[in-house]
Amino acid sequence: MKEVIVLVLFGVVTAAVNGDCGDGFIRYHEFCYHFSHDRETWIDAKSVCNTLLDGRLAEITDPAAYRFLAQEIVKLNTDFWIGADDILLEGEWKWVSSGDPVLNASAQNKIFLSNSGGNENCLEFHHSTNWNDEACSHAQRYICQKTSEPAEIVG
Ligand SMILES: [Ca+2]
Ligand SMILES: [Ca+2]
Repeated sequence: MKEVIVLVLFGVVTAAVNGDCGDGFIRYHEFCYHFSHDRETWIDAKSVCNTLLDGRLAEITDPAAYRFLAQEIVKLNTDFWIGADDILLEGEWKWVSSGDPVLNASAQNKIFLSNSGGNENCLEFHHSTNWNDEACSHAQRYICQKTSEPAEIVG
């Protein structure tokens, strides 16, 4: 009588592939973007991007990246927090991590900074694809960004 021994080996499943963005992110060139489903205040959104997703609120300075994200925004048809504010000094809009001034990312990109009610200090990517200042306490969806893992580490 023959005995058949079947060995089932459970290997370690490696979720992360070099150059991949991971679950829930879409890739554009060297950046990975996550469009949240949950709604948070701007501060909480920033915190989620930093701690849970190991990234930051999206900082958009490249015209091609702007156009890519704008296409997604049009599909999703809602507003998203991005990573700029004028909390420290009214009218002085800066990207959070770089400290660079917020400029039009592309020729199509209009920025509306009304400071309505004297209380709009956080930047949103409006569903019109323009950018708009909004009250930071408003809870809405947000875009996180991180740099994709390099496919090969050189050096
Ligand atoms: Ca303001
Ligand atoms: Ca506004």
